Amino acid sequence: MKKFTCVQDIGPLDKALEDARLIKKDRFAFTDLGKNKTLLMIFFNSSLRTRLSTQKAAMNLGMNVMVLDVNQGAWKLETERGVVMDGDKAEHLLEAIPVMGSYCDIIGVRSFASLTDKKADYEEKVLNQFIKFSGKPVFSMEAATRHPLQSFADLITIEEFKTKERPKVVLTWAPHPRPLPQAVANSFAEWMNATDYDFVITHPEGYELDPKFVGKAKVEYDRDKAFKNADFIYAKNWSAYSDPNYGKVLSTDRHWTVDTKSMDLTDGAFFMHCLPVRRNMIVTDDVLESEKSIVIPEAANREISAQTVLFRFLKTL
Ligand code: AN0
Ligand code: CP
Repeated sequence: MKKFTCVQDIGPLDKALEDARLIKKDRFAFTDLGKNKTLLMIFFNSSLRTRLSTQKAAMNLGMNVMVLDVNQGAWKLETERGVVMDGDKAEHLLEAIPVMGSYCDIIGVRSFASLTDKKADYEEKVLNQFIKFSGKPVFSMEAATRHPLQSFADLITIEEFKTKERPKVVLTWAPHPRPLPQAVANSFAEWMNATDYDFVITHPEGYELDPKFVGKAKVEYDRDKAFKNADFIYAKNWSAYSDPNYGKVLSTDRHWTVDTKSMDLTDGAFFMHCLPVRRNMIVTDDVLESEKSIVIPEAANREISAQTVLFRFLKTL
């Protein structure tokens, strides 16, 4: 594996899940694999889970780890070529990337969508520059349009908790006061579409995702109908994708907050969210604290998804 940015990069999902199970059984079984190998994690945005779980995963494999928060202590980076750099940005990505690549063996990048330039976001301009110019294997720690380490952890979690061969999984939009990227929702849809689950997406009008990610999913605008017979409810907010509203908050309608009443429509579904989650906006305290909430094991599986990806990279270095 040379990069990990989307579901296709991991190959057949049954094999990926097999590797994940192997690692979960004994996460310290491969401590020699990463000896004298260095992971560099680069964050353009905040993180709790991705930072900690990926560092832990690398340490489990015996790797050395360096973390750079670009906005805290590093030079501010220009990303556009051709710009006269007379502003506040002291360094260009085109030098910074190969320099960073020279200090490490594998690079993880977190770079969220701008939500102002749809074309640049959906071309994955920043992530692709790392792939092109670093000379090292690159993985996404949430880029503009996808969050594959999250989706892989979500898949592992569903496989662990499902009681039917082909569960009904529902991705539901939920309200949030600030505009968020579509990355988690896009990515979750992409991974669910690669399974044979019964996969449904529900959201208010105006929140349609890029058809490329919706794929073969059923889109149901009536949330109550969507929740019927569901085995997993996966809540997430995203801002509008469609023009002219790209990146905008169109609604904060708390009818869409996941509460006990809506969960009662399901077939005793598990509740999932990638976290961080805003209580009583996205989901009520009751649902989040209920026995059916699996957000903590889901977050714990981030260590497993990250370790599986690093394991695959290390084997091909
Ligand atoms: C980010 C998002 O929605 O993409 C990260 C989620 C893992 N969430 C926030 O910024 C709150
Ligand atoms: N779910 C997730 O990626 O969390 P962080 O933003 O805290 O890394």
